[in-house]
Amino acid sequence: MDEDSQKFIGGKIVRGESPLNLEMPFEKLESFITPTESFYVRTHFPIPSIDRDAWWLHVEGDVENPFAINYEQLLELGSVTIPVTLECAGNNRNFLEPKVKGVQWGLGAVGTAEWSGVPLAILLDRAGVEANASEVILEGTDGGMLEDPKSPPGQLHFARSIPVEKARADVLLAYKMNGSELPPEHGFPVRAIVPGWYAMASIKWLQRIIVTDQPFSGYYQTIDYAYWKRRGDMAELASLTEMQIKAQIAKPAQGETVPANFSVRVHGAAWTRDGEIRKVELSTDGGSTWSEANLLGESKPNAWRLWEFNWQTPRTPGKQTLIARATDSLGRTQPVLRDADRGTYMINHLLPIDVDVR
Ligand SMILES: Nc1nc2c(c(=O)[nH]1)N[C@H]1C(S)=C(S)[C@@H](COP(=O)(O)O)O[C@H]1N2
Ligand SMILES: [Mo]
Repeated sequence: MDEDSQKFIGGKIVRGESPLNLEMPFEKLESFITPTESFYVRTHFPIPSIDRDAWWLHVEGDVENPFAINYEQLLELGSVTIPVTLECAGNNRNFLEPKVKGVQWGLGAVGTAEWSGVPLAILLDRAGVEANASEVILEGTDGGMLEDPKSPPGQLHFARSIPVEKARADVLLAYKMNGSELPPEHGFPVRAIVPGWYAMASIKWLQRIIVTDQPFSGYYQTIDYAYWKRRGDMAELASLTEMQIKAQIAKPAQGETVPANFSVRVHGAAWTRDGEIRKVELSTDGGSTWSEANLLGESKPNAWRLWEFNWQTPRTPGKQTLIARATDSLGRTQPVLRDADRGTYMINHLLPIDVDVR
C-alpha cells in the first residue's frame, strides 16, 4: 500500500471515483457505532438521485396481493431500530498475495450503524407469500451497462436474492441510519439490511421486491459475489451469503512506530454471525504465542464487539508482527491460511500487522 499517494474524500480513502468507493481508515475506529460520515461506501453504478415523493416500492411475484407502497406509507408502519455490522465481502482484499482483481480494500470496508426501518416480514405478510415461494429478490434503482464479457448485454440493475425464511426472520427495510435520514450514498430513501450476511445482500435504493419459487441466478448472485464450493472432486459456484468470523486490529496501524519498553493499547473489533464473539486473542510475535484481549461493552447480535489489549512492548527495538484471532460461541475461529476457492472474497484468514518498536 502506497500511503503517500492515497486520496481522501471526507476523511475516507478513495478506492474508486466512478463508481464511488470509499473506505474508512480503520485506525479511526473509536466507538461501537461508526459515525455515518466515516462509514465506507460501496457502489457499482452512479448513485441514483431519487425524489422521495415520487418513490414507490413494488412487492410482486409469487404473492396473492401484489402492491406498491410509497415513502410516507412506509414510515407509518411499525419500525424497529437495531445495530448491524455491514462488511463488504471484499474487505481486506489488498492483503491478498498475489494481488487479485477488484476494489483494493484494506481493513475499512466494514462499519456498524444503528438502522431504523420496517421489518420486511410486514410487507411480505401484507402481500401474502404463496406457499411454493422460496426466495425474495431485492432490486435497486441503480443500474447500467457493464464491460465484463460475462455480464448480460444491455442494462441491468443491482439485485440479489435471499431465502424467504431469512427475509421473514430479521431483514429490515431501513430508512434511517444512526438516527438520521439515509444519505444518498447509503441508499436513500430505503435500503435493505440483511443482518449477518455480507453487505452485497443489503440492497440500497430499493425499488422492487420480487417473491419467486425459482432460484435467482442474476449477475450479482452467480457470476459476481460467488465463490467455488467443492462437490466431491468438482468445483461449483456458490453465492456469497453469511459473514465469516474475523478480528481486526485498528491500532497500532500497519507500519506504525511504537515506543520500546512501553505500555501500548492495541485495540480493534471482532464479529461473527449467528453466535457471539467469545474470545479475541492477540499475538505480538507473529503467531508464536497468544494472549487474551478484553472484550468491551456488551455482545449484540449481528454487530461487532470492540476489544483491547495492553501490550508491554519489548526493550529491544525491531519489527514486531501483531495478529488478532477471534473465536465465537459456536467454536468457530479464523483459518490460518487463505483458501484459494474463495477467489477475491470472504477474506478472514489471520492477517499480520507489522509495527516498528523503537
Ligand atoms: N442497489 C445497490 N445496493 C448495494 C450495492 C450497490 O452497488 N447497489 N452495493 C452493495 C455492496 S457490495 C455493499 S458492500 C454495500 C455497501 O453499503 P454502504 O455503501 O452503505 O456501506 O451495499 C450493497 N448494496
Ligand atoms: Mo461489497
